[in-house]
Amino acid sequence: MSEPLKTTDYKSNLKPIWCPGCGDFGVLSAIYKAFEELQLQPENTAVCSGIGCSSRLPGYINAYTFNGIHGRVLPFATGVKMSHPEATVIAVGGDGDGFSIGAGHIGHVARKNIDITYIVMDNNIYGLTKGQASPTTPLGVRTKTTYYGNMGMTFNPVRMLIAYKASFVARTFAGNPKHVQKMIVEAIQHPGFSFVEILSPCVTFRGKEQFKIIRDKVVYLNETHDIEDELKAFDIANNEEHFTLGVIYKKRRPTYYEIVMEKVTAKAKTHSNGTPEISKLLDQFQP
Ligand SMILES: Cc1ncc(C[n+]2csc(CCOP(=O)(O)OP(=O)(O)O)c2C)c(N)n1
Ligand code: SF4
Repeated sequence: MSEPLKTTDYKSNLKPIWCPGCGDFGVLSAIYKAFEELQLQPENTAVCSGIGCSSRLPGYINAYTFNGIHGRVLPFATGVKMSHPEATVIAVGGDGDGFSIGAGHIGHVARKNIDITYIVMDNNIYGLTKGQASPTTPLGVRTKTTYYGNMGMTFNPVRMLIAYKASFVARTFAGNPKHVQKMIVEAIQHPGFSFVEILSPCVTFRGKEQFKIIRDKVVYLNETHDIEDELKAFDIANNEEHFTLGVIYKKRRPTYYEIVMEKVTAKAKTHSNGTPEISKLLDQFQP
């Protein structure tokens, strides 16, 4: 029997070039530990991203990794999962990548319940391009693009994901990597689309005091929380006085792949190993 994999087995040869103190370090360290806990096999794991500081993360992981086009991580990850349903597929990125240019994709991945985990390192700013406002920049905050203070209402990712019928929605904080690890493990284990918002401060363009500001507003869900109660989940998301951390909503429903297999391939003759016979599948499309 082979030796269990250790966190070091999941590290690539690249060294992170994030600014010292960036929240994304805590996220990366939690991902290594989550992979070790789950004993993910690098050859059966894909970690994909768009463009941004946070989107550099796949480069630091020993697995199949892809650093793609700004805002397009979800279509790419969907393609990987549909062509390799047996693989663990993880999409990562920032709030700019996911909620600005890439926002149109989230609803479709959520409603189809594609079995991937989407981790957003939310720092409320565009870090890589040096400090422009993002959809999650708080109201009134001055940035490079909001000289008089941000005038647009602040986006609430957890509320949006619940509304989009994501089957797993969690929030956590890079300042507590153990909790990040727990959320990532649960998200990967969930069959279906799982979304994890990680509050991950940008110390350079939002200030290092962000860690304290967030820590002072954090509350943790306990085991009395009914994770299948959608209205309660909305209540939690709507409470913007606090950052409530934990699995806020979770419900098992068929994944896209399960539905496809049931509706389409179940009709076709299968081989003795359970895989569909392609010629029978193609016959279905003959007039
Ligand atoms: C099509 C396209 N538009 C814009 C950009 C410029 N761009 C690169 S990263 C980025 C935003 C990064 O912010 P975020 O996704 O929040 O990640 P962070 O750097 O904060 O981790 C932008 C606008 C780009 N690379 N490609
Ligand atoms: S600019 Fe911000 S998000 Fe980017 S590496 Fe530096 S601290 Fe992190």
